[in-house]
Amino acid sequence: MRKNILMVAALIVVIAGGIAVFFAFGKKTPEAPLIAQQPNVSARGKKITIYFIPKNLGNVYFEALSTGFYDAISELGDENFKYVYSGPQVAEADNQIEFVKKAIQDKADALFISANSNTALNSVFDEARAAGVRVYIINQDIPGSEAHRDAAIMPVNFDTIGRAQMELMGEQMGYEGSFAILSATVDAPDQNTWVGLMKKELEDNPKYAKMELVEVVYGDDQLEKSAAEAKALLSKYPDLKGILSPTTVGIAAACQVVRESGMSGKIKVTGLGLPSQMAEFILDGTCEGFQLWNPPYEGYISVYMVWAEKKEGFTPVPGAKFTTRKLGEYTIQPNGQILTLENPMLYDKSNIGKYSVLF
Ligand code: RAM
Repeated sequence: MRKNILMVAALIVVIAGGIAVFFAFGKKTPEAPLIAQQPNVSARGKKITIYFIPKNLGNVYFEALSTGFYDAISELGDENFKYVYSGPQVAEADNQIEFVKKAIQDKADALFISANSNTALNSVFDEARAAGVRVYIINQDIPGSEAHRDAAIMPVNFDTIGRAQMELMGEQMGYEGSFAILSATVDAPDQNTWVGLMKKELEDNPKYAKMELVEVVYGDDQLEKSAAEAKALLSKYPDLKGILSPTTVGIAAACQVVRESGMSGKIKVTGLGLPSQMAEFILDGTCEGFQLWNPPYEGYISVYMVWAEKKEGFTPVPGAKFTTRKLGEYTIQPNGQILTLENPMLYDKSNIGKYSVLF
């Protein structure tokens, strides 16, 4: 009996000791620093807030451009940025106004926008700039309204596009016959600049004397409307030898229509395309070659420019320079533009595999 009592007493002591030890450590643990505190850069100041408003959502071209923003942001530290990619469903300037206003309300540091008009956004741009938001036009400029933006990030020097695109169309058509242009929206600042330059090249260069531009039609950067316009061209002009589409949406739609009509190789389709969307048409011969630049580079450069302003005293005035980690130094040109590249690149069977996985 006495032995039993002693055993129970010993057990109580062991259990009580265990509970005491448990509470002792249990109490201590939350107070003990687990790891040294990491310095939190964003806690020292506001995050750098960047908005990118594309012409419209649903166009993978702009999603490709947006990946460049993410790339630079992750190099410079995600915790230092707030990045917002949002815009209208249809490519109209009026529909972009509310997104500019959101950037103002959000006290954005910089707003990048592919404007759907050369003039319609001027007053909201003025409002944004008066509120301290930098306004950058991206992927194009707003000719005639340059005073309403801080600078423009250009994919290439636009002066090169008219000549380069006409030469591509001419070469593929054997410098002979009729062709049509399938553009984006009637007001598109970029396409209107290029189409103007193409027309001038067609008129001025004797090389193209036997080529005739029959019509310029507009697919609004919507796939279905672009395809309908391409179909209409085929039935309206039975002798058509070429479609030149300086929009990634239009060129892919035109290729689809030409292929479905059994006209691959007979009607030449070229213009500006996105390699990932165009690979199938290059491989099956519907398109011999098209041009573009590197859309992600534009977003990448943009982030570094804002970073330079926030951290290194850069201001976006002509002559000002900033440096990027992967692409080197950029300088704002006298006209307020920053050229990502000088000339467009040619994409064809020789390199489509390499680029179609990138953008
Ligand atoms: C479309 C858009 C864009 C243009 C490209 C080539 O995706 O219209 O603005 O740069 O095509």
